[in-house]
Amino acid sequence: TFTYFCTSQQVFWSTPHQHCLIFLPEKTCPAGWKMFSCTRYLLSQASDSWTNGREDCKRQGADLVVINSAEEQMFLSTFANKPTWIGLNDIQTEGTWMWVDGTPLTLRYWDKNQPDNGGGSARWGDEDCATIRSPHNTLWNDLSCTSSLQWICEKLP
Ligand SMILES: [Ca+2]
Ligand SMILES: [Ca+2]
Ligand SMILES: [Ca+2]
Repeated sequence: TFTYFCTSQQVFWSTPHQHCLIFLPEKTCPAGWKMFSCTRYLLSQASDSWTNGREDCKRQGADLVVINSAEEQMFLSTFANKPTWIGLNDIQTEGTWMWVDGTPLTLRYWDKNQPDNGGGSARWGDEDCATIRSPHNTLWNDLSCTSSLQWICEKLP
């Protein structure tokens, strides 16, 4: 049987018809997966480069998370509590940010003065991969793709 958790509208996703989040019972959820709406997310235990994080998602039939709504941004910023890879990069063309599923970047939650591609400092190098949560808040930052961070996989139904 399903377990229903009612949550306040301010904190979690709601639709006009349904103000409850539906979580799958533990036994049908792979370890570490949480239900949010109809999408499953996994926050990695390990830290690694953006590319290795993405490979790990793909091995599980998922991909790095694509943030499609304000609700998803809000949910994920509570789900991850430090800088964490998301499925957004400008590897192909500097300054042109692309989601891993090819969705153009329309909804943006960049932190102040980001993305800065490392600000031209040799210390940081090029910054072509995006994180949710900057060191300061829940907004996004760009970092060098070889930085070692946790990542969030999103598995669509
Ligand atoms: Ca999504
Ligand atoms: Ca860049
Ligand atoms: Ca940056």
